[in-house]
Amino acid sequence: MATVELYTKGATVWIPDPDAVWVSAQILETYRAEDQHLLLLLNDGREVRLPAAAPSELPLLGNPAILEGANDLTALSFLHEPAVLHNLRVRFLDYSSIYTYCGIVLVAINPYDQLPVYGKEVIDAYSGQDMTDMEPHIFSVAEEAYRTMTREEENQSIIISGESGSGKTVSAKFTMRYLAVVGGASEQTSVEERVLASNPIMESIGNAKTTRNDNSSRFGKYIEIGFGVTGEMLGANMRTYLLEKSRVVFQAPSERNYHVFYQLCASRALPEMRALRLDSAEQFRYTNPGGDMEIPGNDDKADLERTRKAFTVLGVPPHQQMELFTILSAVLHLGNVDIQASGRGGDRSYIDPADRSLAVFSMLLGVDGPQMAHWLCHHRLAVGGEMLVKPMAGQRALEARDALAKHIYGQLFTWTVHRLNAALHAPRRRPKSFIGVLDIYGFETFDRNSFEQFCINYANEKLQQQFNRHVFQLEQEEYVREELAWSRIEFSDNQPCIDLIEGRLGLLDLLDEEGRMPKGSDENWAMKLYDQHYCSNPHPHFSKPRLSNSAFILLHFADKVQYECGGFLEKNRDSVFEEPINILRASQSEVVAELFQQPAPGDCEAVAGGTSSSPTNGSLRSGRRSHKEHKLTVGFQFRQSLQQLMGTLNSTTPHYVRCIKPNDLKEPFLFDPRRTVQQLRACGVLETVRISAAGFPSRWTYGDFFQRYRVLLLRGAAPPRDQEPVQAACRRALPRLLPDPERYCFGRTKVFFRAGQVAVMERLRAERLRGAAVEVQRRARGWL
Ligand code: AD9
Ligand code: MG
Repeated sequence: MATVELYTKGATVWIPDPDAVWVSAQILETYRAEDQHLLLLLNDGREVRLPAAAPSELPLLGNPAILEGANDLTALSFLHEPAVLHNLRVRFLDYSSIYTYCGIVLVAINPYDQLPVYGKEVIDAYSGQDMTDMEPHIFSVAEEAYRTMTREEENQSIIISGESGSGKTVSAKFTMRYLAVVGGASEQTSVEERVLASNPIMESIGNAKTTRNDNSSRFGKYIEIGFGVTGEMLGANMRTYLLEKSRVVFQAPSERNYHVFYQLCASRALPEMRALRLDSAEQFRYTNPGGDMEIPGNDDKADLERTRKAFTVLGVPPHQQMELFTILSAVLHLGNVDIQASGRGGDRSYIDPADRSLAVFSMLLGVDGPQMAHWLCHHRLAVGGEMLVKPMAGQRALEARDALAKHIYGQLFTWTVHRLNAALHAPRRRPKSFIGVLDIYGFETFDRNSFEQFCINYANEKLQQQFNRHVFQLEQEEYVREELAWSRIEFSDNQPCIDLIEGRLGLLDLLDEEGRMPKGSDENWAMKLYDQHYCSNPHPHFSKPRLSNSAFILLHFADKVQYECGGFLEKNRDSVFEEPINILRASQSEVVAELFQQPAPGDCEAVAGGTSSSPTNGSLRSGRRSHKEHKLTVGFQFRQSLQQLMGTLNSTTPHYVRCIKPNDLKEPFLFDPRRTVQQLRACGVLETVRISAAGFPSRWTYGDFFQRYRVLLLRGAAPPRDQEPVQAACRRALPRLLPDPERYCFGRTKVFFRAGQVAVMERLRAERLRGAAVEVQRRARGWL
């Protein structure tokens, strides 16, 4: 807590500002309690008078100059939002330093520029070095994880988060590249090459152009890289989370479908691709809604080459690659199948038997065309114990067609992950330990938030809790190690919000329950939510918007988010009609038949260890799978996979990377303070700062402290006590310098300070030096 005596003439303070978020100002007139004001000089030359009614309303103080540009934010004496923002900006703009530590977190600001800091020589420079000796860098985090793993034979994880376009995937790839170099033999062995080759494949089928990022990952990924006793890389295994399947059938303006579709269309003239009957991407309903088929600076045809090479490196033979491309092409043709409304009042639908797209789709997948056409327009229904075949209305049939396309793509994605995991598996030697790299979407809030944002933000609540608890625990451990008498730190645990989502009668529970009701609806679910968490037993993290009966507001750790209930039920069920699936299951194509032997996994999966595949009995079932088979809902599976992820993370030593997108224009080295602060709040960096600030954030070894504040600790010019141990001198002098014993604490090897106390020490030091200088001058002039 800053104290009034620091508000002296010439000190800097931070004033809130609508554009810059915070601007600095200098105190022109000292704070005087009776005047109740401060006179400040702003950077632009304006003078402002601030009422300062109570000490708690005083503006935040600027940090002493010695801390400017510090490479660890928690080293700042005043730990608050403007100080954090200022420090990051100075490092980013003045020194092109995109990396800064915040305690155990590495903050990485996307430069949108190619920096010469990722070459082999930089990897060599970081290899074997202690984190504290090096400038902050993603390699430093990777090295720390690698060294801790080899030294302690303990699993590690590197948790990378941040909003879309902030640089998570780039950071994950640099981490993997670093580990491949340091964990590789002197000659490049195939293991590292294979692990790295998984990236272009996953990006082809899981990344797409969005308005925020030309190469946006539309799934979360946790890849565990296994190492042997001497730290050599042996293999890897990945799990994926929540693939955005809706993109397969629709894209917003200026967005694209998954890259692989455009790669295939661009390569359609290759002799081996002719059989796929592809056309340009403009011609397909599933690739053209965004309107922009190309990404500037991107060559889709060359990218397919890269994808194919990567598959080959991973041991997927060309004929199997072709099978995948065939299924992907079939998805595009399926989208072009024309389904017409027919019958009286349009209660039926119809596909022209001569529909070319249907014919190509059926040919590519080796299934019977007329049968497929029939089951795209009809479905089975159990009525009074009897099975009826009912026609579907046009719109319903279109939705069912799209659901089938999404389902095929989802299965193909899962199949590919399994296939890559099999290729990355270390068959001969069991890894001794692993480093897991988590590249997962950060907290999201849009104008309209739906089920996807809900799941993503739920994941972020869980990750934030893991993070808070870990940071808190580390602080506690340091205090215990240093034998500090004072050891209680308050921190906000977000368990209540997590309980609200995943607990009994929580949001997911009620959503599943509503989904099981024959007449379940999004509206009913909303009513149940209001009933349970708003009216009867108001939950502090839940509220209802005043003007809506179909939305709810959650108070997340990062922000308040309003979710629209429309679509939740269906997205949670993720149902697809069983009949077309059965046709595909009987396909002549080996891969197609294999794809559909697995139960539909929903659009989220934890596929580690290949546990999610089990053969179904293949018999014809009717109706929507979700009703009849109690298929696990997406929410349920997501909750499970998050639980598993948390279990894994908690059994590792975590390292955190928070990526920040400094502007929305993708401009090199442009720093938008508003956007940056928003993300610092959302990614928990400011919470870390708060946890630090709640305890004793500043700590110095006795030696360093003595070095800096020698003039204060030793009275007189050359006291005889100069020879006494450094620690004793500190212990003796501090009570005189800082009268409040609450403000500092003596540890075994370090002295700890409350926030702001370094600034006090600096001021005292400056005064003492000034006093000494005046004295020297006076002496020189012979006044004494
Ligand atoms: V998303 O949630 O998957 O939409 P990411 O993964 O956070 O997102 P990504 O890593 O794809 O973002 O980075 C976006 C773009 O920023 C990259 O394509 C690069 O052009 C740019 N970028 C990110 N990090 C760096 C970097 N360290 N150096 C240079 C970078 N450019
Ligand atoms: Mg990404």
